[in-house]
Amino acid sequence: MRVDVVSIFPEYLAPLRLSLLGRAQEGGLLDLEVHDLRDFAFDRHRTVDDTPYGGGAGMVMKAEPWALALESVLAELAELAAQTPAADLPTLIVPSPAGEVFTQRLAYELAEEPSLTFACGRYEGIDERVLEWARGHFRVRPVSLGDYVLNGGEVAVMAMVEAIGRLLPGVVGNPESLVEESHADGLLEYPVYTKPSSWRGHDVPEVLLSGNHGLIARWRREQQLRRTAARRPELLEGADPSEFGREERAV
Ligand code: 6GU
Repeated sequence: MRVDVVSIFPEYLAPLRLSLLGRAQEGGLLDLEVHDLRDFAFDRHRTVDDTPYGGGAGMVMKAEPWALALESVLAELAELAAQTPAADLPTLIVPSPAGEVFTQRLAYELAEEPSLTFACGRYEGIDERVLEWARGHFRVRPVSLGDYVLNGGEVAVMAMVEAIGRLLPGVVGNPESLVEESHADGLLEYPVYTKPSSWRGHDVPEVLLSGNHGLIARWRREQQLRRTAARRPELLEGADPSEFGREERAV
């Protein structure tokens, strides 16, 4: 997958070169290109923001540097498409607390794309006309991490690229681990334990030492449901109750 990130703080994205995603880049599974928005601001001070029409606090990111930066990304994507014929418009993610909420489901959906472009806003946001213009060239999706406010899109992009990147084929060594984690089945994950079996007076639940895989599966499913009910009850609403008994019936 090709990932382009446009930001006024390209160094912010450096941690995406580490660890699992770093290895994915070395292995050619992920091509991450970070672009400095200021390279597309051509006045003496390389200005990327200005005061908002209609007044109000803070600054708004100017349209033209964004259009030039995104056109430069489009040109690079078009060059790549010469090798791999692209069907639809490329996807542009605009991190914003005013976007649709980023979920594991959306991560899976975006992991199917051949390329993703991320436009990191700062200040009060990007001139809305950039999004209008971009809709002619990209599938534009404003996306939020949740109901709180960050100073800019960079940290959100790190979270999203990590969540999406680890779903790319070959990035996570054992794909089984993707099946068992939180949100894979719409529930929170079950608690996990390792040696020693008794530690500072706290014991590993007996069933996990039993070697009875049917019982263990049933216990884990029950723990998932309990945890989800206690911590995230809204995840259980609208869920299919017949799903919940699956392991119980299987044994
Ligand atoms: Cl994606 N961006 C910003 N700036 N703030 C956020 C967010 C995104 N998600 C939650 N808060």
